[in-house]
Amino acid sequence: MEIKVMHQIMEWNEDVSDQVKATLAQHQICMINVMGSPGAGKTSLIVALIKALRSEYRIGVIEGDIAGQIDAETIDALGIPVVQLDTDGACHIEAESVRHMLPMFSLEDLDVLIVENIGNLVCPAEFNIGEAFRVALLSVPEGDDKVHKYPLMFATSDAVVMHKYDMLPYFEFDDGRVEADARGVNPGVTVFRVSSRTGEGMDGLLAYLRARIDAVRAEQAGTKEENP
Ligand SMILES: Nc1nc2c(ncn2[C@@H]2O[C@H](COP(=O)(O)OP(=O)(O)O)[C@@H](O)[C@H]2O)c(=O)[nH]1
Ligand SMILES: [Mg+2]
Ligand SMILES: [Zn+2]
Repeated sequence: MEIKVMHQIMEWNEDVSDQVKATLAQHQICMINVMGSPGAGKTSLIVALIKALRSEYRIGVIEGDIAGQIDAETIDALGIPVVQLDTDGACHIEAESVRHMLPMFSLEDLDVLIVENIGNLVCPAEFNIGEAFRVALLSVPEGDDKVHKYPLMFATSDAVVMHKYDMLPYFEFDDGRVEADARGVNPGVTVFRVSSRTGEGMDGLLAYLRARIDAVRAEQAGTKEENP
């Protein structure tokens, strides 16, 4: 199928993320912002989540990329609605772009919208895009000092996934340090150890996501009743 492509609009405005939130709430859609370095395994994790959750939730995906659309093609091949955001070189996604992309989905047919942000541990963390919550990936081969070096990403995320956990025996990666650093900048954070390759740790992450998604959608339903 031909993949729809949207070009990034750079016009940061906090109101816009609230508008996106309101549109998603109207349709009871929980949007999850997935962030991490290039190669951390964002696409692989999203594919694993889709396979595990697609029988329970109607899922759509926004794929952010600086160029190309191979990740969007991967999602499209699963038969999941996907819109590609081509940022034309920009290193993060902005709410204005998401606002323009929402009408490209059939919103009444979605429960969950997963956003694969641009691979970057720095500025994606600075931009609210209207998400309900954030998941930050840090893969084992990247090194255990990354929370210390890029604190904002981990301070602003609801969950941290130590990804490619199957690689632990091959790297000097102190997962206890990563967890302690993450809690140091973000006491309420939930930390997972996951391998998309082997499935290790996936059950815990799935249980967390189900609970969060259900809570967000229940709250959206409640708000809708108050202001119909
Ligand atoms: N060992 C291992 N490799 C993984 C895992 N998840 C992804 N990869 C590999 O990491 C590379 C980058 O994955 P990708 O999902 O494209 O990362 P993205 O750039 O963050 O979207 C690919 O070669 C994947 O096969 C994992 O859990 N374990
Ligand atoms: Mg990717
Ligand atoms: Zn940026």
